[in-house]
Amino acid sequence: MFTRIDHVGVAVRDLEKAVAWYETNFGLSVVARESHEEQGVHEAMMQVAQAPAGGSYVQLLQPSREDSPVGKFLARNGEGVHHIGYGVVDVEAALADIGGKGIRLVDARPRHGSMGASIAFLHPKDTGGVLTELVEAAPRA
Ligand code: MC0
Repeated sequence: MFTRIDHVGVAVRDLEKAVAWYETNFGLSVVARESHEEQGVHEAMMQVAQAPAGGSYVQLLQPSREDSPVGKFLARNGEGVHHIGYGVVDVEAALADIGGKGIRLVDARPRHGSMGASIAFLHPKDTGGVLTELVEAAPRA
């Protein structure tokens, strides 16, 4: 069902400092910057690899408000890995398959994610404590 690891989401307090750290120390570059107000995040996608089926990224996430998912995570755990995003070919089909196994879906229907992707989250309490995101990448232009 999964085609690759699309991204690893990392919760950070200061997006600009984190971007500079990944550029300087790991040589990664920003390929997209977005804010998702409904998610309460400002983010930067740092590209790790390019591939025909879609790239792979580190997604740096700074909360735009304290009561957001990333804001609450930072208050509880501090900075660190927040979620894993797996690439899928068809996010609706993957949701139906996983939901059918009794795993709680945070999103029963896909919503808009970074870089035009269609995404949905699975509940970390049913996925071994790892917040999990399904990512159907936007069709390539
Ligand atoms: C919360 N929990 C986590 C967790 N966040 N466990 C592992 N990893 C995480 N990231 C655990 C808490 O420790 C707590 O456990 C329990 O889940 C409830 O957490 P809560 O924050 O008190 O409660 P809720 O229900 O308000 O929120 C949890 C939930 C939420 C997973 C539903 O964080 C959510 O909707 N996340 C999906 C959206 C999201 O993360 N958006 C930000 C990235 P205990 O044991 O204390 O009960 S947006 C993004 O990434 C998009 C733009 C993209 O990729 O395209």
